Amino acid sequence: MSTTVTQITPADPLGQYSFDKLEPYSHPPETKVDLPWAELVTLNLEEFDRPGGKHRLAAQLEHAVHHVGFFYVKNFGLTQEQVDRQFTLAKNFFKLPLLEKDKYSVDYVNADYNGYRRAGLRTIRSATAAAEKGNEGIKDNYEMYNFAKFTKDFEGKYSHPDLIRVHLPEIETFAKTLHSNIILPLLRLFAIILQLPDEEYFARQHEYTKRSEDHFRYMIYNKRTPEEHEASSYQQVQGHTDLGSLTLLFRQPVAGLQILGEDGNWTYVSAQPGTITVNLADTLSHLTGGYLKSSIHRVVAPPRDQWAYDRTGLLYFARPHSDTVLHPITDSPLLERAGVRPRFDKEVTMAEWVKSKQTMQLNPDRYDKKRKDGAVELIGGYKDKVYT
Ligand SMILES: O=C(O)CCC(=O)C(=O)O
Ligand SMILES: [Fe+2]
Repeated sequence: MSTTVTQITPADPLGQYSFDKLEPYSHPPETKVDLPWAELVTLNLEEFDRPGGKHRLAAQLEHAVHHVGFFYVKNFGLTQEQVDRQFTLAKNFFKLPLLEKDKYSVDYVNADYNGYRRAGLRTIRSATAAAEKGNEGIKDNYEMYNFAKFTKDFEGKYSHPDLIRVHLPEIETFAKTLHSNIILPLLRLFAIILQLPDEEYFARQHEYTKRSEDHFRYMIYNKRTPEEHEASSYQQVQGHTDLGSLTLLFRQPVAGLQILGEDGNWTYVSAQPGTITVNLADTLSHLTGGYLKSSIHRVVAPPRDQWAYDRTGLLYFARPHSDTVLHPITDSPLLERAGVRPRFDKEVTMAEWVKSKQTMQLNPDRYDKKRKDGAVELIGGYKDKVYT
């Protein structure tokens, strides 16, 4: 009688991807240049479960969510070591050969953002060079690797290089912790601010196990030469709003992220130790008729003393369930007083909204050609704007 032996290949037979074998990420030194920094509030999330804590935090956030759209959180239940391990994976992933990374490519045509997004999709033209005939502009210099939610909807849908595959359980725990420790508590604070009868209103639209297009991202802005900075007019990512509900940006010291203030000035977000930067995005605006502010932000070239460094980022993008209809909430006394209006001229679901804006983001040159005064219609009469 013959026996069948199933050969199980260990994911990492030589332990070649264990952390002690990977080149560790180390945080570049902060700039010494005196930049105009944004003044943002910092929420201590440890307060949340203390008596009266939620209401104190909500009061602290009230102004920021309506006027600024950006703030910091601290004490979110992850150690610096856990965070740095993700930076190390990001750094080592982007060092893989382009051909290897491209095997895990995002689906540009179908606007599926999960996987690897190569550099160079968008053409940046400098203000002066644009006028010169035949000028080709310069391509963007950032790469991304997006992880879908770790739920049954996406099980087996995406493969990963071995480097990532062997660390997937840790990445999964990391992403889920961001969702439970930061996203859900913040959504409860927004419900309190809007005086909703149901404090779980937004949280219920963001259950981890339900289908939605949240993703956790590794990102890198590859360093540029002085000539490249000049050719790109010191731009990296043009001013935009994010499409989901909340974006989390891990602290990384290479300066470049800027916010457009109500006074029309751009200020830099600084790298506060132990914090994550949070920004509100389009969907919270859609659900509140514009009351919650989807913040306009951009990334510019770092100051000169940081030109020698790549800018590595960890980001988490939260989004409501794909079947959520994006019309404004009707039972908020505060929103009623503010007289909010729908943002679309027809019923639009989250899935439709994601598809329309992601198609634009993955095919930027095509849409940039159609823009008038920075705006282009996406869906239901809604115009997306970019800012320089
Ligand atoms: O890299 C950053 O600091 C921000 C990136 C960003 O705005 C985005 O990916 O939407
Ligand atoms: Fe953004």
